[in-house]
Amino acid sequence: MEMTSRLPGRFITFEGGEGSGKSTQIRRLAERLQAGGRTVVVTREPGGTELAEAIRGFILSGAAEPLGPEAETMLFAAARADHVDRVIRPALERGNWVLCDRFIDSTRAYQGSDGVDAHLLDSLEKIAIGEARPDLTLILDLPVEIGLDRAARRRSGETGPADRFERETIERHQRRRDLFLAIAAREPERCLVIDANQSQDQVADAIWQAVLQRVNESVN
Ligand code: Z5A
Repeated sequence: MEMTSRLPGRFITFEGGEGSGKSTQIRRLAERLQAGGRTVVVTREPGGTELAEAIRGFILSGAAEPLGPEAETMLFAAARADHVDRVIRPALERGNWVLCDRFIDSTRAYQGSDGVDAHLLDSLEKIAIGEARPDLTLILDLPVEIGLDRAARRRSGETGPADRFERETIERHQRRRDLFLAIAAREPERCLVIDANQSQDQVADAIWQAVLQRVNESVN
């Protein structure tokens, strides 16, 4: 499998279901790396560029849903290609650390669970990311009910309603959790499952240990 070793930076992606703590933990890891003198780019998908953020708004509002899962998949891929071209690859070429909230595995789990053909997912993935493959993917895993409860609590402090994906059934969320775990089992050299059903400090410690052990550079 191709890795980003030809690019000087380090690329870590965070994956998992709703409310699994990705944003919280990305913030914490970024602070820790920055404290050690690293230049860190924190970004997210769908999004990360003006064009990709526009596509994000279109998809998460539910407006793209009537187009069907294949067309939605192509929209995610278009957003990703722009994000990789304008943000991720340039940062890796500069030698930065890139921490991304969701990436290719969200497409595999979400659009995969919507029945999109695996060959189409693979082809679009190759076109969108080229050589910008994560060095490490942390899959934050917890029971779906707990994640949805956390997401709902957080939302009660915000203005917006549940998005197009949060509204879906528990069974569909469970299928996505299973798909994330299957990806981790299939690609153990890239992926690591983190038990996200612990305190924020415990999760942050597990992630720090993973970065120390799995990313090929001293970060102390
Ligand atoms: N999607 C897709 O279908 N295909 C794709 O290719 C891509 C995405 C890239 C983007 O949503 C949606 O797009 C997503 C998949 C789909 N589906 N949904 N929904 P998003 O980016 O808006 O939302 P999200 O990725 O699901 O993130 P989230 O719900 O914001 O959760 P999070 O970032 O993982 O968690 P958090 O914000 O850090 O924490 C949630 C709350 O829990 C918050 O109040 C925290 O303070 C609290 N929290 C965090 N950690 C803990 C612990 N350890 N204990 C207790 N409470 C905690």
